Amino acid sequence: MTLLAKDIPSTVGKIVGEARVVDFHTHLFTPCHGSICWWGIDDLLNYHYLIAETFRYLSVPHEKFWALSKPQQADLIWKTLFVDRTPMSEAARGVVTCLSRLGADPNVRDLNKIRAFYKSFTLRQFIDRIFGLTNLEYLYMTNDPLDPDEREVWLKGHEDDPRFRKALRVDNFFRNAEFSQKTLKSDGFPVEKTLNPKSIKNLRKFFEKWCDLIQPEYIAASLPPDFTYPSKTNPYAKMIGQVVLPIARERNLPVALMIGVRRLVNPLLKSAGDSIGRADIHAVENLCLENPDIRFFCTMLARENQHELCITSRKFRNLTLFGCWWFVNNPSLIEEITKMRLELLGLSFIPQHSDCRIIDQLLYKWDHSRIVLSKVLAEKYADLANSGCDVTEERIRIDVGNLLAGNVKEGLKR
Ligand code: HDL
Ligand code: ZN
Repeated sequence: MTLLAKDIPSTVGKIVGEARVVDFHTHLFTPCHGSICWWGIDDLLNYHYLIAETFRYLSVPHEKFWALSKPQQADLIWKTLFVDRTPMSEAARGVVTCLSRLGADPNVRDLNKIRAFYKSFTLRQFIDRIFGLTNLEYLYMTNDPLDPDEREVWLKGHEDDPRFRKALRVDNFFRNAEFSQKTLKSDGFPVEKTLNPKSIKNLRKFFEKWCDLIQPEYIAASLPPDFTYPSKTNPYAKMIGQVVLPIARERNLPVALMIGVRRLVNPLLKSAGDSIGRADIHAVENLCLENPDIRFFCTMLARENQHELCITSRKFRNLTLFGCWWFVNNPSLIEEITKMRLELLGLSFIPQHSDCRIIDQLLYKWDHSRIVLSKVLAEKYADLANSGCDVTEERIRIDVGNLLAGNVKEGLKR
């Protein structure tokens, strides 16, 4: 039944609010990962976005903060951003949303009251509760065979949970170079940083071994803004072109490229020290043009790249855009980018991924994104109705189902 214009916003809001979600990219782990499966208020407050914001108000040397225990850091972050000041930023407001949605009071001054609240959950109960509250069908992890903590879990034996699907991450080879080369050597795949032909062969064998072990549904890499392709000298181009693409082709695996991050611009901030740069869209064009049989997913970090990335996705049907990543994952930019994508790509993109590092964050990252997506879609359906299109609840339900889950499932189908 065709909707009246006045009923479109509430109908869209209801459907988006209730839709099942498949989360294309997160840093979450199953309980068997132990210390790197983060949840609860102390992990939530120690999110690197909040650490970076807290440092803006601290005059103590950075190392004094890093010398504190995690609960002490959380107490300082809570006081700095939530008690002494208004939690205005998106990441700070996110903590307020999480606590409210869980039924805890986000206005308390004493963090111990919130710690006591969390004590009523076991981790497994908490995960079940979060999946229920967010209506999440399943998510993709970031599985990194060159992360010292994570690889041990896989080598000891991973306890699978069908809600936590796998994606193989390859760029730690460059980011964690010393550990990576040591590990590759001890695993029997010695690799020189120069990525000479023997090294390329060993690196490929190493990642193939991990594909056998973890059975990922796609391969992912974050790449710096100076990533160019093709290139005889760019090390990332050699990794993508001579290691990732052959594996992807041989195993029919999609490739997800996350481009524009400059790592550790301020090392004093540790994991909060990464920053941003404008990427070269020609690298994505060349990859898609030269590899029409490979399914590429791409997201870029710089706002300045978003429009040309949309145009590139119009040129190459093997390129699907996903999410509003990291520094553009804020309501004002999610709205701008999602409007642009709907206008240029119709419904053939994945509007959001959460990028969560702490399980609680699924609550706020999806709540906040659903609100923006509802606003933008309601506007677009109203424009359509004004042009004479019959906008029905059924049509909206199908569209939203694809945007929040169907496009991920379709794009990763093998
Ligand atoms: O490289 C990535 O996957 C990024 O998402 C980083 O993990 C970043 O630190 C992050 O958490 N962004 O939200
Ligand atoms: Zn990420």
